[in-house]
Amino acid sequence: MTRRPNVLLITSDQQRGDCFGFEGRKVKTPHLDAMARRGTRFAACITPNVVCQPSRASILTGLLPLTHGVRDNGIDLDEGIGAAGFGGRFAAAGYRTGFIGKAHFSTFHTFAPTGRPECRPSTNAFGADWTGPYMGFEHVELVVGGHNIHPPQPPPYGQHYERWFHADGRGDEKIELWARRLAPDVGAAQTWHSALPPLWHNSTWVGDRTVEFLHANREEPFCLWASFPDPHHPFDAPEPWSRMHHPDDVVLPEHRTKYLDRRPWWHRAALARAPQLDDPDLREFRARYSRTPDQSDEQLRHLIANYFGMISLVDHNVGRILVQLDDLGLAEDTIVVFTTDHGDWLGDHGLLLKGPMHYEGLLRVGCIVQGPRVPEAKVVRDPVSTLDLPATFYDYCDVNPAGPIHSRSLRPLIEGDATREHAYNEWDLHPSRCGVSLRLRTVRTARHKLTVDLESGAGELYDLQDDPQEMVNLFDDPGWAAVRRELEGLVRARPDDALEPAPEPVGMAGRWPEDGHSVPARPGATRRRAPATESRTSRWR
Ligand SMILES: [Ca+2]
Repeated sequence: MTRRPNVLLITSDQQRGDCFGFEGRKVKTPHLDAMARRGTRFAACITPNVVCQPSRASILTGLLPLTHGVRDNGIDLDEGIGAAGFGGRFAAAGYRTGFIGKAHFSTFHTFAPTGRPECRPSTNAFGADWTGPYMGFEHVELVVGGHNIHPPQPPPYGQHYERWFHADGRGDEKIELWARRLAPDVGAAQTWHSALPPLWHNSTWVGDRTVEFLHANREEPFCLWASFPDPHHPFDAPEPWSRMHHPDDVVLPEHRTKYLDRRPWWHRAALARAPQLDDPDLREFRARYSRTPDQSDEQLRHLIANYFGMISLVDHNVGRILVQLDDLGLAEDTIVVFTTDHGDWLGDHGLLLKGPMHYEGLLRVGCIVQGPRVPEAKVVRDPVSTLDLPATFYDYCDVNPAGPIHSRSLRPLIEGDATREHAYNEWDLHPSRCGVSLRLRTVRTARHKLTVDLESGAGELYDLQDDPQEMVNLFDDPGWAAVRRELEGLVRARPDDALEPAPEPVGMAGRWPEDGHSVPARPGATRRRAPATESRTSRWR
């Protein structure tokens, strides 16, 4: 090879680890299946946190959530810590760096404008010609949000996808089409066949812009993160993708009952308590959107079929990207990774979406690697983390991290016989989320999973080998005390390097002004540009 390899990281949002064709769940993902045949996949990869912002900040920085400071959604990643992530390191090493799609390194919905390019009430400050830098990436094209519960903002708000969406003057028509519920509608939660033509869907746009980036940068070493907002709820796949999986063909989860008596106290509390928020509208929003009513089997089939359709639309666009890579002759010189930020319960244990119950559907994610010297059709079953991606990129491309990171290269597992014993997940929950205050620490080994709340000392322990459905909580079983002690020891062994003082939330991921941009812009905000030089100041330097 005459030059260092390129890096192409492709992510989806909220895609379970078992929702790939190669996992046997009958999800149509022909391109990702082909990628798995062409490369190496990890069958026990977990996320370091089960919600968006902390997990994405970990993928960027290679740091565990308490160390990069984004302990929960609604907390902005420090710009210096973000710029010391892999985007900034590859830029410093001479790579062309790019980010396309949903970033979520900063909070979309905040109590006041923050000046960040992803903060909806601040987006008007950036102008149509702004393309970064942002969090170390030189060139960015953003989707702000992307889940359409709050439709793309019209100019002067929004970023690149939103401007494109509204550029032909038909934005309102598109939003009306997106919201139109085509038959049949069985009343499944947040589920409908959307009439939005796929041409205008953000999955298509991320595919289009990524293809364009590859073409424009084919002569230079590049490092690109392409980030699809789907299959995050609402389950609103557009026709014909919404109909690609028939509800009758969906295999429902084996266990669809909550059995809360078997679980640690916070499972029941998180489902029952009111979010602790002063603002009644915000409290009601949180309660409405973070919890879903129990679904009938028929409703659940429709919901899951639609989720599968969103995944297939992402897969289709991954295929377009990989074909472009081949056509440009870049596939042999590019490390490509496909993964996601976290899963979704999708009906397991009677639960939908996500929260502080770290079942495998939520914790485990797909992770596929293809590229130079990556073995074909290899499956690694050791527990690893998406946190390990930056160190893997640095290893393949001979780029140095900015300082100590928790991320460890996966290359010895990909190319050799190296093993890995465990992976971490951590989440500090403020009671504004679901009415409970928790400091959850999870450790996942090849066979076991322990989650403990450091506040109360309560926990759950599962034997994933003999009880893959996680039905028997062994935490207080005397026969399992030795395993519990060993795993609690691993939790205590987490490096003592949490960011202090812990950053404060700038929003609650739940205050949505009715028109999407009614929070007044900060005086002088129009002169604000995304942090560039100041963000280079890192705690590592
Ligand atoms: Ca997410």
